[in-house]
Amino acid sequence: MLNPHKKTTQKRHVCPRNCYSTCTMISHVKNGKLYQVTGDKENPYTNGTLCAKAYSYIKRNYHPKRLKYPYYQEVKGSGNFKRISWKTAIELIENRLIKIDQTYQSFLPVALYKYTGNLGVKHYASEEFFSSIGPTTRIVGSPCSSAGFDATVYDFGRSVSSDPDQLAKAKVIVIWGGNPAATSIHSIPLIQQAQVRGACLIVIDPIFTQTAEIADIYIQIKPGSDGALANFLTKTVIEKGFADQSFIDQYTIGFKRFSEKLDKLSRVDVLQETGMEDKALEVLTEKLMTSEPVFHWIGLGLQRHTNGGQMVRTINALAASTGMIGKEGAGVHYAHSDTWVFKNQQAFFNEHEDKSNRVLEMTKWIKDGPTSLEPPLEFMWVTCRNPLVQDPQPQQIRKHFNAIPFVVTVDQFMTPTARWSNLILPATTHFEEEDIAASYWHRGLALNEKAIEPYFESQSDLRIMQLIATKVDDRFSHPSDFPVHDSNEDYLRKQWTEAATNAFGIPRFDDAKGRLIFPAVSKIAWRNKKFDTPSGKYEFYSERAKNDGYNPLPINQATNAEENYPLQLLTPHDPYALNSQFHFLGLGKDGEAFIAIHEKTALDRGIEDGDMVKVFNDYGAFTLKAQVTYRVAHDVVMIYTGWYPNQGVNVNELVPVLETDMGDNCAGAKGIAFHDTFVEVERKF
Ligand SMILES: Nc1nc2c(c(=O)[nH]1)N[C@H]1C(S)=C(S)[C@@H](COP(=O)(O)OP(=O)(O)OC[C@H]3O[C@@H](n4cnc5c(=O)[nH]c(N)nc54)[C@H](O)[C@@H]3O)O[C@H]1N2
Ligand SMILES: Nc1nc2c(c(=O)[nH]1)N[C@H]1C(S)=C(S)[C@@H](COP(=O)(O)OP(=O)(O)OC[C@H]3O[C@@H](n4cnc5c(=O)[nH]c(N)nc54)[C@H](O)[C@@H]3O)O[C@H]1N2
Ligand code: SF4
Ligand SMILES: [Mo]
Repeated sequence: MLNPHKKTTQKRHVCPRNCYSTCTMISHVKNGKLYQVTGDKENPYTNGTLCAKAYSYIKRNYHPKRLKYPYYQEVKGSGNFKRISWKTAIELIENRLIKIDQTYQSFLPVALYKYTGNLGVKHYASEEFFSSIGPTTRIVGSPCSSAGFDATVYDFGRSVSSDPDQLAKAKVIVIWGGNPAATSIHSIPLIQQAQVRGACLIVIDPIFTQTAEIADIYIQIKPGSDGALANFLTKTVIEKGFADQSFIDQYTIGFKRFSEKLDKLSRVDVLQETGMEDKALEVLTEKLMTSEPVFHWIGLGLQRHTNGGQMVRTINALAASTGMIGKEGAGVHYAHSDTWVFKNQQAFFNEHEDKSNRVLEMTKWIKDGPTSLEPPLEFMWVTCRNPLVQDPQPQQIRKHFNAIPFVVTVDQFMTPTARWSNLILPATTHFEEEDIAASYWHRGLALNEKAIEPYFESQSDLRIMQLIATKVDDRFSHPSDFPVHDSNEDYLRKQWTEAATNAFGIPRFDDAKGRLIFPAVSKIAWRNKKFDTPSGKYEFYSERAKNDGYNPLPINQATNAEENYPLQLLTPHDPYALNSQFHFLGLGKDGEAFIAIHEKTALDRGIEDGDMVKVFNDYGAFTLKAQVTYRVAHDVVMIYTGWYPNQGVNVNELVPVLETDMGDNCAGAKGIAFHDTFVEVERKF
């Protein structure tokens, strides 16, 4: 029972999920318990609103399945968990690390496997700790965005985007393989403002998504064929005299070589490649030639193909050919890295740059595992990552975990990854720890205040690293300089850099306390037309791309998927989940896993809406419910990515380990071409 005499308190928070919005929110606490979470009305981007996931944060925070204590199991996957004390947990880690140091005089047998479960600055303490003890092994590469980032860097020199409010000023918005109505919900009011002012929203996606529902024009395109479309549109625009010759002459290089290559593109071929109707192509071309400014939004989903980076380059080239760069309401928008400016984030950026580390490329690690490594992998630290759900071929990864004597997972829930570890450590949430988080979409920054005590025995990722460092540091052959005694605040204060001051306009961490830091002036990317490429111009022709083994020109390139099954499986992001998080709360109306199948495809296979079907390929098989729909084309099926506890559905079991074309420059390894997956579906009797 809440004590009515006790005062309620309110604290400020920022959502640390890997999500465009990076919303700020207010927690309401009574008797030390969180009882309400509300949006932050001061935030000009989110305007006091949150997503369904955030409104369920209380349920998630106190969920009976949330991890309360450290657990140990001798045999991974056995389920014979023993609750242990933190003291014992740290001793187990300590003994392992010291033994590795003594046996190998090196920490290369220790691997870090981390991603973006929590993007808060304090969470980079994991990278910082492992960097501080000397060279270690790192699983590198981004399953998320790296091909698109590399592509953008070839063309523009850096990945920069205008602030999202520029959306509202566009006359045409083209969304290529992005689904903001699900994944970036606070962009939708801005898109609608533009529509109210007469703008046309064009959504290009193989799936009739929640964003397509609000589009003025929806183009259902064959996956992986946007490059063909973008190149053809560019060719047509040039032929009809709508290229921006002044922009091209002053601010770009390589246009002539590029445009010459477009000459041989034929309308018939493009229609066939993209699966588009002739009329759709005509309408699209007309729109791009008659209205401006045009705001191109490239979704992160688009580039998860074996030709993903090159597709991004072709779309960039369309925008540059029409001069839609550096103008109000225009541009190409992907994501920016302007706010990744904190000190300990350098440990993350340097992990693949630091040649003394042993770098395991993500795809290579999943294919080959640790078996041929010398010195062998003895210890793996998994944090903010759920590879047994979110990485392809979890079947393989389970085997690799088995080959490593000691795997530790830090998480808030007993995920499939935690279940396959030896030691499981409970982590705090953003209501239970101070932190900083900033966005890769807008340029706001906010601090997380601590509103409640940690749930049972959970600890923050920083505190866990400190507990270990305190115990082992001076017993290693080379003691580290990890800040073991810093309070949360001191630690965060030290992460503030000059670059942070430049990015956020405040000199110190403390100046962000109790308020939201949001830029007063809307940024228009490349307004000065000075690009960060070697030539200082927008590069249609990129010598760097050439040196890296790619076509120097942004010319369409086909995917190289293994098309050995008839249906292409897309596994995009769930509106009611965040990667592998939140599914078990059943927030969506579907509440469980389903596969979307076109009516004709279903009919051919005797499948009716709601039937249980088996989906399979050479890699795996599982059973789930069919949703018969027109949202997908007849040769495409869709299952949302994520963790569906107790349903036996793990989409990534079907996903081969295929590399995206680009990604190594920014992430140290190529990305994962999740969407180049092919399957068959049959009715279960
Ligand atoms: N098939 C398919 N697979 C995909 C994708 C796809 O589109 N299709 N998308 C890819 C993309 S874009 C991404 S970004 C990756 C995401 O892959 P991951 O980063 O692995 O996914 P998340 O589920 O966001 O987070 C991982 C774990 O972090 C935990 N966590 C949350 N907060 C904390 C914390 O404070 N501390 C610790 N230690 N743990 C915490 C969560 O409970 C969760 O289990 O997945 C990729 N996988
Ligand atoms: N609700 C929610 N929000 C999220 C996330 C989440 O899981 N749930 N995840 C967060 C993360 S980590 C990320 S990376 C972003 C992802 O944000 P988005 O990129 O918006 O989302 P995705 O679902 O990855 O992919 C978007 C669309 O790309 C389409 N697509 C796939 N291949 C092609 C293609 O070849 N051409 C075209 N034109 N379209 C294609 C898919 O059908 C899908 O509809 O969202 C973030 N926000
Ligand atoms: S998940 Fe995204 S939309 Fe939801 S609260 Fe977090 S940042 Fe905002
Ligand atoms: Mo992502």
